[in-house]
Amino acid sequence: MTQKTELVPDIGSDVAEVVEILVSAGDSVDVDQGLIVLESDKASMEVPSSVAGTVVDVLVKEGDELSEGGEVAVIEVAEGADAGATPSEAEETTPQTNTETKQASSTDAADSAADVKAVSSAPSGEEANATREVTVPDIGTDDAVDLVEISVAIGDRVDEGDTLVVLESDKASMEVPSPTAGVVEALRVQDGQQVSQGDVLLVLSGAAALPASTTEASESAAPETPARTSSEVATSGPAPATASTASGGPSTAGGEVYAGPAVRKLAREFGVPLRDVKGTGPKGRIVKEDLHEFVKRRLDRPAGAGSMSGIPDVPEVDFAAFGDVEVVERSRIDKVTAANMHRSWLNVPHVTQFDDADITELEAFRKSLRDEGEKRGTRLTPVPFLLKACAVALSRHEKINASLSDGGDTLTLKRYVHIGMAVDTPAGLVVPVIRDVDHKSIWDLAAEVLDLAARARDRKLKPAEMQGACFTISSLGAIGGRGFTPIVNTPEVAILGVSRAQTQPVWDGSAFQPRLQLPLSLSYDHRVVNGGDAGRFLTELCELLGDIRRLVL
Ligand code: CAO
Repeated sequence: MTQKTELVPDIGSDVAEVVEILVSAGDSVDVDQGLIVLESDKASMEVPSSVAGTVVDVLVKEGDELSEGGEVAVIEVAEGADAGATPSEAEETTPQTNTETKQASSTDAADSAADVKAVSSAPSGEEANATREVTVPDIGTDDAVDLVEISVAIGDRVDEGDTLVVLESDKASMEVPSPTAGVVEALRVQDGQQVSQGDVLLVLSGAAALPASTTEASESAAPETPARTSSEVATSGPAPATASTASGGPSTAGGEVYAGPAVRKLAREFGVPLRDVKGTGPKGRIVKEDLHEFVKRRLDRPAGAGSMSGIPDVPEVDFAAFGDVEVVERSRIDKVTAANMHRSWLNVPHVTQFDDADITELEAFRKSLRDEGEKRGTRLTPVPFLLKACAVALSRHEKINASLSDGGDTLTLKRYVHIGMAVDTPAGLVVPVIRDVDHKSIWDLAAEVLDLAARARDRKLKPAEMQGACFTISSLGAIGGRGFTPIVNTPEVAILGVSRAQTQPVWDGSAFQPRLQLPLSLSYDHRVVNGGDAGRFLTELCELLGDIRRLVL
């Protein structure tokens, strides 16, 4: 078995930091597969394997500073695979530099000067006002590459070395730096188009203000006219496309976004703007996991939310700047609830209708059953009566006991009455579902409310016990408040908010009578339920609660 030690290729600068290790010992690798990612001030590059085989040892760790020729990893070459690249192969596969291809790397280094020449200006016009075309440098491939970013606009003043555009192939991204100072007079390319070596990117003007080196450039019409030497390349900011850059290794991060070529490619495929992604790698570098997390979060968000839909994000605030803070992780339930609420809020045109139910007699009756409740081992609160009254009203008002279907073309009318009951628990809001409420007695419902609420607080509910509701009751009566506007629990089309009952003076035609009034608020999806439907439903509900004998009619 042959073993190969993969080395750091020409990286266009003295040192670069290992910011990501892409393999571990025992991993199988293919030719060209990235082993590590190196990053210098302005450039990032994957160092790929030059052979197919198995990783025996990774010789570096994150944070190591490497320079050209540094040892990266030992690969046991797969049987039948060619361990020794010929010089020409090595050139093609640079920067898969290894002991055998070291020679080829220095050839590349020499070639890089020619590449810089290619990032040159073709003179045109008077010296004092010379305009020059900046072309795509030697990118080490005849294939066209994507122009992923135009970093300047017409009228911008640029200095030598400022990034003009960012090019990207499958394996590398690179900035094309300005060969000289000047003013961008015209752009000859557009974002997203493909370009090849020699294509004109833009026109710079203002030769009078340009340094001597540019005059030198302007003296020759040949595209190969040197604008800078290779030593300038290494010291003047953005690394231009050296032969090794273009052939698969170095990538130059654009702007303040630090990400490797593979991450950039994935981001493009997802349509994710990298500037929106928070990098968790060294120096805030964006790694693949960050991208996955970003996409996952966006998918968890309700459709239509967030900056991707045009709704502006609320800017993050550094609260620590104003005093001591503590950041705590939200419970899973809280996060799921937040996503559900947001989805409902954005999708449902809400209207809330208010009314008071006179529950004076209901309460008198309920209290009269207290002893019997104790004997039965249960406790009768107003909620079982509310459930029963809602079930009766729902079975008489089928539009409230429905859901939108077929994208809004049809309505699914439910011939069952399952009602969700919002339960406030330390871990967050949970909504267990009481099935077939219309077929159950008040005592059965009382027992079930107690059981479900207790198990909700102990987090003992099964997922099936929280599914299938037609309608939801959210009772804050025991907590307090005079009224609130609950959010419809989609795909249901209505929800009842119950606030604290209070004794109020009610005019009976000849005098004010003290009556116990229960404030109710019915929020509904106005795509399905009209004001008339809601009004009739809530009025009937109040009548049922006002005279519970009607429940049996
Ligand atoms: N007005 C006045 N008193 C009320 C009342 C009301 N509307 N509703 C309940 N009460 C009373 C009860 O009668 C009981 O008193 P008694 O023991 O003297 O009879 C007391 O308040 C406590 O009731 P409870 O909370 O134990 O039971 P419940 O059946 O009223 O409610 C449950 C059960 C699970 C709905 C409730 O505990 C709960 O979690 N509510 C919060 C729901 C919630 O968070 N909604 C918001 C969702 S949107 O964020």
